[in-house]
Amino acid sequence: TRLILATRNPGKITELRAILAAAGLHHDLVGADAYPEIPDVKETGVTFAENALLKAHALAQATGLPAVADDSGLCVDVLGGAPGIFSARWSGTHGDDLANLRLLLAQLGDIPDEHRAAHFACAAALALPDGTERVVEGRLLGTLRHEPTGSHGFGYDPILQPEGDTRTCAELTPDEKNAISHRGKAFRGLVPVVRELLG
Ligand code: ITT
Ligand code: NA
Repeated sequence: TRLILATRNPGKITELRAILAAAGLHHDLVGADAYPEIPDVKETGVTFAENALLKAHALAQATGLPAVADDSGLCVDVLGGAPGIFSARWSGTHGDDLANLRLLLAQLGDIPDEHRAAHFACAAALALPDGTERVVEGRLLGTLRHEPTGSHGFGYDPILQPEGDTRTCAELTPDEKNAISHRGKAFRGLVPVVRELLG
């Protein structure tokens, strides 16, 4: 069966292909870029789960195929959970990872390590053309560094140091990150649901 990955973020697509393959999902996975004529849905939800469902339903309705979507972000305790659902456009330019990261570091200034707790959050949604929907969430807890380190991954990976590690997410190998990440947890939780509904 074909399964649409309802995202245009290349960092997410790379991770999702690896996570879903490692979980033994053998569907034909196609990114949203295979459907350039379908416009991006407005992310009007106020939670990761709402936005993930909006994206998944939009692609499932437009293609007539099952779709999975990811909505994710970085939640900083001392900022009351921001940037949260606004993580991809925190600097004002959607998808400018470097500008987003730099603005966040500037906002945190020299706040000490013990007040730099943060987590990545991911909502993984499945939508079928008949309107059936499921969502599973995952988190990765950690601390924010004062300077970016490492070159793997995407987004805020160079500044998030997972609990129990001395490296940032951008210093982990892709397999190491997927094993502990918010996205890995959410999508590994969604795989049995995909199997149950799609076979
Ligand atoms: P799609 O809507 O097409 O999926 P997007 O990048 O706009 O792509 P989101 O609205 O879910 O997706 O925003 C996700 C942002 O959160 C992403 O741009 C990063 O800034 C951040 N983020 C999410 N997961 C991350 C991860 O694993 N590592 C680092 N940053 C992450
Ligand atoms: Na979003």
